[in-house]
Amino acid sequence: MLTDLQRRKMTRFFRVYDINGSGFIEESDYMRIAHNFAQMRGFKPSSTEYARLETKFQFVWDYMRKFGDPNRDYSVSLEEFLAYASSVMEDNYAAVEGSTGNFLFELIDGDSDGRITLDEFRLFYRGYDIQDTVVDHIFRKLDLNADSVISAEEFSQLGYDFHHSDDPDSPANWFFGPF
Ligand SMILES: [Ca+2]
Ligand SMILES: [Ca+2]
Ligand SMILES: [Ca+2]
Repeated sequence: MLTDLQRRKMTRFFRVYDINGSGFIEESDYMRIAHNFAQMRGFKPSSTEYARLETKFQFVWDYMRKFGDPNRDYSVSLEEFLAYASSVMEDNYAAVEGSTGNFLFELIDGDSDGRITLDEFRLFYRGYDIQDTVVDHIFRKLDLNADSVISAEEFSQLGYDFHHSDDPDSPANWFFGPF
């Protein structure tokens, strides 16, 4: 069972992934997010980077559909998503969300120096169409050791805590923006 706080965060997560605002998570949402990142990173449609990006988002969507779409209508409602979040995600976090987190980190870390700067973090939010105005504020919260960058360790900790923590003061609650 999700606590109230976890439910709020997972509802936020759902809204972020429903990037076309249809009220359901569908394959087209994942492809749009992949396309946004490809465009920002300058990946050409025929390139290996583009293919890898699409494959990754396709994998996550397939997984979501397999476990989060019990009525098999190729779209995941909020209700289905919250059920999925409370059951399956617990057991399979490392395989799905954890590995997606690592992939996202690489994607956002444009200069591949293993650290996310504020400018790189902006790409993350832009990829998901999260409002730009809140980025600076949230970046400071997420930079746990206040050294002006988000390290791979911080990023992975934040991703994990976003999904699992029930602490109202956890900075990770802000990972996908205001919740
Ligand atoms: Ca949608
Ligand atoms: Ca970097
Ligand atoms: Ca840091």
